[in-house]
Amino acid sequence: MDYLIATHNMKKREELQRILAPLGIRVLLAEEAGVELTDVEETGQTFEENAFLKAESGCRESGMPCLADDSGLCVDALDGAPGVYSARYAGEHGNDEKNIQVLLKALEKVPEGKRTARFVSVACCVYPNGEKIAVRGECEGKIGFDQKGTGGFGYDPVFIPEGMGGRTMAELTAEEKDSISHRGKAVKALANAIESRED
Ligand code: ITT
Repeated sequence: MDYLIATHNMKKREELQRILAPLGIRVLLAEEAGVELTDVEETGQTFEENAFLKAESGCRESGMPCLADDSGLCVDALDGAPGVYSARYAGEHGNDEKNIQVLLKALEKVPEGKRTARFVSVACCVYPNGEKIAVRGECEGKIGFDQKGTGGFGYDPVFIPEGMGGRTMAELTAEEKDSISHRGKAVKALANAIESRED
């Protein structure tokens, strides 16, 4: 079945497609599905609320089942920030380099043992008949002192996931990232939920 994906983030779309394609689920961007979607303001206080805002709007406007992911980085020493504001932490939506600079500055005086953090992804699906599914995936790790690696996107060059030999997320292969990432976990759970619904 074809699903619409309500995102403007091409890297995110690439990851979702990479994980869902082997499971027989094809995701289409609005332009690929021939529909025009209104930009959704992410006014929610939680990842769940924002994921549903995006998917509900996409489903309503297209008449297709619509997927969305809302995700971010939660840093313990910053009381969970940047959290739902991860994409716009430096003030300008989606400027990864500036966001990383602001994060490293905020953690300048925080020692290695206190730099724990997690990536969170809530992946959801909304159907034209009103059915809704949402699942959450998390990936534990810590924030490094400088950027390493060129893979992935967002905060990947400064996020060191647990159990990967001290490499940053940006130093992992795409397969390695998908196998441990917040999005990998959430999207696989979403695919299972979609499959059991279709049975
Ligand atoms: P859409 O809302 O259009 O899907 P977005 O990038 O604005 O795209 P979010 O509002 O969910 O998406 O914000 C996600 C931000 O969290 C993203 O811009 C990154 O800064 C960060 N992030 C999420 N997943 C990440 C990942 O796998 N690696 C690195 N950073 C990630």
